[in-house]
Amino acid sequence: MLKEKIEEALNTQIKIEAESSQIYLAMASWAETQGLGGTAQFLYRHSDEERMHMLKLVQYVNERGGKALIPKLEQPEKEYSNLHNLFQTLLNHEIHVSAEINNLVEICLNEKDYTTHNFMQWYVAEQIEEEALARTIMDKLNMIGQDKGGMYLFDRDIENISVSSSITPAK
Ligand code: OFO
Repeated sequence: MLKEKIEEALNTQIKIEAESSQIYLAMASWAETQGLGGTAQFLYRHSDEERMHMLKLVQYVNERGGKALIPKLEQPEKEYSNLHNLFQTLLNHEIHVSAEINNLVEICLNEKDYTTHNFMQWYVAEQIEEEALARTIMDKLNMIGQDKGGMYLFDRDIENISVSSSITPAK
């Protein structure tokens, strides 16, 4: 049985993952309307991954005798001035998510819930990869600057990149 404090913290994390999925979905849709098809595919996939992060938590809470709460969400930002602005927002968001996950891990330790602590380790590892990927993307965009040819190649190449393929991009 989950302690109340843990259940509450996990439900907060469910909301954060749902928000992430929604934010990336809005980003994907914006990119699609800008003719950035590769970026849109990357973001649609990222949105699905975040939904999977949320589902994993929903099922964990319910399996441990708690009650997962499916949250109401705000409408995410729908306009971005450019790709730099979009990916900087994504990076900042992931840094925020990492802080929230660390906070949840700390609550698990304080409450001596080692099972949930163990479950959360997957999220800790995932955040390291997601932040690293977002930083690599920002480095590439900073290198490209406003170069149109570079932007074209960026959009083409990002289509096949996902968190799990960030070390070796998929063919
Ligand atoms: Fe990108 O965040 Fe989920 O965990």
